[in-house]
Amino acid sequence: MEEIKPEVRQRVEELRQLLQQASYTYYVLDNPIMEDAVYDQLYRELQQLETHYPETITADSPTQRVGEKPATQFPSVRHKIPLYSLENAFNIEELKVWQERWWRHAPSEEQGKQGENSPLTPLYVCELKIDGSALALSYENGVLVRGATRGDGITGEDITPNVRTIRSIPLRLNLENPPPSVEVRGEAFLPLDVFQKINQERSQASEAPFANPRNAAAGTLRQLDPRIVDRRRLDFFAYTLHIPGMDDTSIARTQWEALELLQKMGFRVNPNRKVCTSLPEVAEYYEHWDTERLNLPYMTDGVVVKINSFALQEQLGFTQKFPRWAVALKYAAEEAPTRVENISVNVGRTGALTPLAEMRPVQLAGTTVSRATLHNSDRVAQLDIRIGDTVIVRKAGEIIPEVLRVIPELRPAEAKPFQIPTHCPVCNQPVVRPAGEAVTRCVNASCPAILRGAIEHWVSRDALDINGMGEKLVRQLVDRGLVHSVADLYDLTSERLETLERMGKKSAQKLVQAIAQSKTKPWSRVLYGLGIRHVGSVNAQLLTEQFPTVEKLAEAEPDAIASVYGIGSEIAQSVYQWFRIPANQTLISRLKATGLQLAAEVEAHPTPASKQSFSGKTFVITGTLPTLKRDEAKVLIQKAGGKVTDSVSKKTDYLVVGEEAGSKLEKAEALGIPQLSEAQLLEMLEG
Ligand code: 1X8
Repeated sequence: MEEIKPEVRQRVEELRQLLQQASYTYYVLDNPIMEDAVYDQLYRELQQLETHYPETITADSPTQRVGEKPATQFPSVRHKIPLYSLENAFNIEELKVWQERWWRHAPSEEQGKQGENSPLTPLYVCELKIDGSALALSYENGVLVRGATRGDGITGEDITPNVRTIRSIPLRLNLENPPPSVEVRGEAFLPLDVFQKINQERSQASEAPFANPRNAAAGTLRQLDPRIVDRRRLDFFAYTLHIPGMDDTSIARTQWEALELLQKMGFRVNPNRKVCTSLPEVAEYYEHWDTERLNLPYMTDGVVVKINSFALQEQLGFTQKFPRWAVALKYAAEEAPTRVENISVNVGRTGALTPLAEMRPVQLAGTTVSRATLHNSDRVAQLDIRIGDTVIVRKAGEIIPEVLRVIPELRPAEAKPFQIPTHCPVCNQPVVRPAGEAVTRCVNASCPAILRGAIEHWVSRDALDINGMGEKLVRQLVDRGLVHSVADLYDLTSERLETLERMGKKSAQKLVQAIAQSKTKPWSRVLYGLGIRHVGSVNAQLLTEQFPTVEKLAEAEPDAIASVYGIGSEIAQSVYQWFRIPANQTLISRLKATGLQLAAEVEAHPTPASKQSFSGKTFVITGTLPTLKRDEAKVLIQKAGGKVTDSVSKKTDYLVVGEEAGSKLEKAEALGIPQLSEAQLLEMLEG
């Protein structure tokens, strides 16, 4: 075995410290000290050294954040110290009741000091209550050895590989002489923008969105594949520190000191904390953050008030369920009563029938809410909601409004129960509800609602991105029988489009051009555009990286599909089944014939030479084209059998000219090479 030189060991350690410091300033302090490119370079250097000298790899190396192997399940762990939940208070009156209760439990000499005018200094610490998922982190000799969920407070799940992906959780504590054992608790959460993106992705993949950031964080932490957790960008605020013997030493004697120490150790600690010496001060903090919290990039649902002194905390102890020395002062969720005027049924592109409550408009969380999803017939039955009922609707942050409950006392005599229809409200064919499923579906493959949904999805921005195909136009195309599948879009001519309402010659031509342009979109977008269940744009990307042609994907067995990182067996089954349906196979052949990209590389499925009108011709592109990107034009020419080169010579057959063309145009003119505008090029391609 090769002896490792001390210089190597030293460099490895140096790189780790640099990277750790950079990551800390970036993720914890939001104040980067290093350019991304520099970070990447140092990271690669460390990676290379570690590959060369695997003995140097340690668990706390910055390269060891994201594990490669998905877990099969998470072992359960018993917490050394239970994770209590907090007693709730919903207003200052209830907070007073809490304060009086702990006064009664305080030793008599303390009670004397606890009047509002003679407090211990300072009495309370106020912190924001983060709407996430609690974690307990164990460090041994300064190194993270375990991360566990709260579970029932006594036992949780060991999710260490997932916890390691959270960049604001240090893998090694920033302490000179770390105690042998440290436990840190805090809240893992999803920033609101990430939360919204995940829900967008889920709805693209026909999956139910997470109701709130808390569920999304909890769901993410229980993902078996740490690579997926890594992509979700969880964050973490630390709020509790346990070091055995801490209370007897001067490490930290108060919650405030503990928070400062946590910050020194390298954790992210919420900056919006405050020491308060009296309840009115707590009330002020609570009211201030009730409105101010709407400007935070994460969700908070209240304030946690804790007694600052650890000595007093210890004297007060716990009830059966809660610490006596802390309370969660919650904000009321934004709820309002309104009346259900109708219950309608929407048919989505998967055929799912979704009941919608149409309500008298009501102001909630800054927006007007007039519709709320009722999810499915089980939910309708559970709520026992009827047309005419007065209901409580809730909307928190960016979340889809939902009906929380019905107020039965306000039900009018004429209130009408609702049944999910037995026939599709759009095509009138019988619907089905598979045993064990909550969702009722229209299974008529030619249901106009499903077709409309499929086309809207196909043209959407993350799919084939066809501009100018709005909802109304799609409806007309389907209703007039001009389009029976997405493949029919490619047979539309501007003459035929001109027969539609509000469609002039110009816009018809533009639309045909936009449709033609979609043929340059990559295979991953085409796959996403097909709208296969569970295949959102991220999964489509993962799949096309592993299956570079549609043939390879269509032939793949479920196991082979599931072996792609990030693709589970449910997704794999869904893809496998999709390709077994004859109508889908026909669709794929038709899409292939139109010249859409069903392979990662152009070369992977050349159009037969007989169809290649540009065969043997050489093109040069110059300047900015009005609609096509240069790469898109290049792909179109190559797909038609042509060659695209960078410089003009005698061998050049055509020069495609856009705005601000330079020396290439001069040279082409000198050589007498024919010029084409983008429109002429597209015309030639069509012909
Ligand atoms: C739960 C939470 C606490 C804090 C913030 N967010 C939470 N969700 C905090 O103390 N800053 S404490 C807590 C608990 O003890 N259950």
